Amino acid sequence: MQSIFDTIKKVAIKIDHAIKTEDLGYSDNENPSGEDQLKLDVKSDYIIEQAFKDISIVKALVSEEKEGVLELHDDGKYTICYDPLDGSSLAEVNLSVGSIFGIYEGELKGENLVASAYVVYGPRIELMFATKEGKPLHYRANEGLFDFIGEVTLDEKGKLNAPGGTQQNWCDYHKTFVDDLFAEGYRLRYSGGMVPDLHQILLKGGGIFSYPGTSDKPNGKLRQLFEVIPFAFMYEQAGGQAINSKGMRLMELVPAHPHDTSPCFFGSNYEIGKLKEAYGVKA
Ligand code: AHM
Ligand code: MG
Repeated sequence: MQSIFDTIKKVAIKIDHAIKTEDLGYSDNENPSGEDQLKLDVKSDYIIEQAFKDISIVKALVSEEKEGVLELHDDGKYTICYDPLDGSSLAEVNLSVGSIFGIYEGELKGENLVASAYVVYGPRIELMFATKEGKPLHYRANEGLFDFIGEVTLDEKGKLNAPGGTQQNWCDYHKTFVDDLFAEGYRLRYSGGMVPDLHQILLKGGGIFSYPGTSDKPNGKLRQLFEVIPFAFMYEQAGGQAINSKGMRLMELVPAHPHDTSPCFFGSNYEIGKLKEAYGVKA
């Protein structure tokens, strides 16, 4: 696992350099979710693939930007499912973006995730890494190396509300839930990049990030293997919760296809409790 973690640190520095120096335009291709790929999506994917291809414990790679599974080492133990540059369209307007990594052992499903990591490319490069052994570990880049900042724990209740999805397409009870939080004094914090948005909630003690099922996207937008399950693990390890709209732990998801999505809610305990009430699911 250490070699995977060290490789993530190396790719973080390279991708950050690409964001700062390369063409921000679109490529001529679409990803498997039907979204136009930016040249930076393709480049970040390439950087990650090149970096992991010589790491013998990596059995296979699955990328949000590629169809199918890239087999690497038959004797490898782990499959890494990753979103090379999440929120990449925000780079053009100079907002923060991120990379997300889920490290799975065995079949690709929530309960087989053994570690997760994400990188935030913002004014500085930050990295969060979580294993089953304890709280997420927070690092910050300093001249190409990473300093350990500390362990991250969510408070029981936070102050931030990050409601994703197109509001026009929310169902009534979701709208009521979001409005009720604002009426309780919660503040809106939403950039449109799940990595910086979820990172902010984690580091500021708590709150809730939601990306519900909507009338145009009943299964939400965010992809289970690359986005939803890695962050669900991070939030649970930090002492919070992560569930779908039926109240099921996102860590219990079993994707039928690598690019399947799920409605998702990540937060501290109080806000997830409120969500369960609003959605009429068991606490
Ligand atoms: P991407 O992987 O194509 O960048 O999409 C994921 C991003 C998330 O970071 C963010 O939460 C979400 O898309 C926002 O999407 P939208 O603005 O379409 O609601
Ligand atoms: Mg993404």
